[in-house]
Amino acid sequence: HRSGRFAAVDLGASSGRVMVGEVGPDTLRLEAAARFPNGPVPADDGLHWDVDALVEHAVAGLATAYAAGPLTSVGIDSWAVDYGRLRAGRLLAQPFCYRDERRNQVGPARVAELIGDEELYRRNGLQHLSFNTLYQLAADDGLDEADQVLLVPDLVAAALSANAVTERTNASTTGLLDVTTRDWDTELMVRLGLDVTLFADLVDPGHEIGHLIPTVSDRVGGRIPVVAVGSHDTASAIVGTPLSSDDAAYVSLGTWALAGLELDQPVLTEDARRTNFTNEGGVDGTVRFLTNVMGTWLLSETLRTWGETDLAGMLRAAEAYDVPVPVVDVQDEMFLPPGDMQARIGQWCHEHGVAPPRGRVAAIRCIVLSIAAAVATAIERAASLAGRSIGVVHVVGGGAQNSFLCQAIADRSGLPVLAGPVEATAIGNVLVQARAAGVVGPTLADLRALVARTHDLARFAPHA
Ligand code: LRH
Repeated sequence: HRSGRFAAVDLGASSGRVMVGEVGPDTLRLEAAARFPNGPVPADDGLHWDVDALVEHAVAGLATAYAAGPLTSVGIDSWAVDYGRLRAGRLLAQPFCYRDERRNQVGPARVAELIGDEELYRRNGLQHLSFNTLYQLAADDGLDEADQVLLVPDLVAAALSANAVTERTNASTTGLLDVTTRDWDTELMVRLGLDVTLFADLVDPGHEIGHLIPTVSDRVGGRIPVVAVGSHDTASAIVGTPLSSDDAAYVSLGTWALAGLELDQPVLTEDARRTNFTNEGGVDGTVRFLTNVMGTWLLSETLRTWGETDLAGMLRAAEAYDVPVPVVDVQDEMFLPPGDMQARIGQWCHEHGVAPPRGRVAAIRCIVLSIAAAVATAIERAASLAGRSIGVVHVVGGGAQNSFLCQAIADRSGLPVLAGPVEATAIGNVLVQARAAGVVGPTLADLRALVARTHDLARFAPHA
């Protein structure tokens, strides 16, 4: 194939989109076919996602995309770790959301009784996040009814194609994948009391999962293939990041700020474990050595609480409002569940004996500078743990539009920031499909060179 039109279904924790990428050897053009909201839905037994609604939005978006021109294939990515329980191919309940406070207390405690943190890190290489899939499974009292568990993008792929697989990059966020062999760690599953037959076969990005089932293809307009991509959104984002040398760090800046390095081999030292660095599986066997920093979630939750919709206006005001504000530790678990972040910042400041920011504009300024400080620390630590020196920081994702935050990251880290593309995740998604179709590639460097040729990046120099 010389070119193609590839659809990316990209599901984020606060919004989803269906993007169409036109890809040729020297072209990469992206257009949105549909955008739709997403978010945790509270219920009696905790926070859930509405995956049925996401599937419906995806199919409607694909139909819109196909109406503008035939699609070559479709790939699906979403946030990591969350899963649905199925029986005989049917979803038993809507998946839980990883921000469910109650479950996040139960799971880690149950796992800790069965396996120590040091051994767990040697086996799966993951930072401790109280919501990693294995902890959620340990807190799940509904597994007996299920004969399968599928991660969110695999659930959507199964709804579209009737084929159930587990895509490997996202599987690496479950905590049940062996960090060295990248196969299911069945011994760990058994020790945790998990039925190994619950987990579907692993496939790699580029694998053809199946074709749209008739009820879906009738609506979309064609019986196109569903192709596995880096189905963990962060895996796709880093494919779409124009990294061009070993001294480049990245921040995939959305709900989370995922800050770190791409490596060939995991770093499994005690220092890496204690500082909460993760070794997630990337496309083509790469390792994403990074830590999760609380990202634009703090801003979106704050604005949601206030009933304020003008984020850009608030950011402009906060950037101009040059008064001293405290830098709070955004990594504190108190900021994880939904709620009033301004009040929690006040509480944090009270507990740490510092003066809280006064008023809304100062609160936004405090959040931006605090995120930047945590990101800069993460990059510095990643470099030292991996034995690298850093010369540039790439910021991709929605947060690349937040110039106040990008400048603050440059200032705090003392490194130049290259911001963009905003749609790195959808770009990484379509590029892996385009490579599978023989349009581009074969290396990640080839894909990134195409991103660099077709996208302008904004540069932020650190202030002295
Ligand atoms: C970002 C992300 C991140 C995970 C979190 C649950 O959307 O996938 O990489 O840690 O969601």
